This record gives sequence, structure tokens and C-alpha cells, in this order.
Amino acid sequence: MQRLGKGELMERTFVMIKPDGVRKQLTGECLRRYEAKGLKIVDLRMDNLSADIARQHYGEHVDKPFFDDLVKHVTSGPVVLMVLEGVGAVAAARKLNGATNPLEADPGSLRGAFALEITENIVHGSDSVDSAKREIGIFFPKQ
Ligand SMILES: Nc1nc2c(ncn2[C@@H]2O[C@H](COP(=O)(O)OP(=O)(O)O)[C@@H](O)[C@H]2O)c(=O)[nH]1
Ligand SMILES: [Mg+2]
Repeated sequence: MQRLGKGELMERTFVMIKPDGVRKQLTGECLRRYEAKGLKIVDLRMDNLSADIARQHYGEHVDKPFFDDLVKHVTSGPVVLMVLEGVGAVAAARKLNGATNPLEADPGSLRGAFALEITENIVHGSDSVDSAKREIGIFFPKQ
């Protein structure tokens, strides 16, 4: 198998610290873990999401029973939005975040360490390079 160089494997991903993560004062802890892993913060801001933007971001889940609760939660307070860059950044961020359900997440992950409930699971991370491009386009159009 041909081995790719670092430049070819470089990715960007979109991460959001959800309102529960901000309320629990875990912003610094999340950023520390991403940076310690080697991911570079290329853009970062705190914001309040409108319901329209939250619905657009979570559009793939519009027909799921948890959709309304999810939109309500992510619009319930400030969030921290960021673009992270590095080799395998999409998978790296999701590994640090942990499984969707905090009860199933590795206790070494952010969700496994700091959450119990699935709606309030601290963080969001893009699930693919394509999703990352779409989500970065919503929140950081200049990137
Ligand atoms: N109540 C509830 N919320 C869910 C469920 N599945 C996903 N969610 C929420 O919706 C978000 C988006 O779902 P998904 O894209 O599948 O998970 P993620 O990529 O790991 O964040 C998750 O982070 C959870 O907060 C579920 O079965 N029940
Ligand atoms: Mg997802």
C-alpha cells in the first residue's frame, strides 16, 4: 500500500462545545485535550445558536424523535465553536469526544468522563470530512 505523506492526510473538522459543556466550565478542559492530542485550533469563537442554524446543522436528524430536544438543548445557552486541523482530525476529535451515549463512552473520553445523558453529551464533532466541510461552511464561512 502506498503511504501518504503528512500533507495529504491533513484534515479539518468542526467541533462544538454544547451548552452543557460550557455551563459545566469544561471549555478549557476540552480545548486542552484537543491541543494536547496535537490538533491545531485554526478558528474559535463563543456564540449563541438560533433555532434555524441549529436545525440546519443537525439537518440529517430532522426526522428523529430526539430532534426537537436536541435543537432546544443546543440553543439553551452559549456554545463554543471551532475548526481543528491535523492528520486524521475528524477521527481524532471523535475519539477524544467518545461514543454518542455517555454511558457507553470510554471513561477516558470527554463524554465518558463528564456526562451521563445523551442529549447533554458535552461536545459535537463532525463524522466525516464531507460533514466537516458542510458544518465549517455553516459556522465559519471564511474558512
Ligand atoms: N435523546 C436522544 N438523543 C440522541 C440520540 N442519538 C443521538 N442523540 C443526540 O443527537 C446528537 C447527534 O447525534 P449523532 O450525530 O448520531 O451523534 P454524534 O455524532 O456522536 O454527536 C448526539 O450527540 C446526541 O446529543 C438518541 O437516541 N436519543
Ligand atoms: Mg453526528
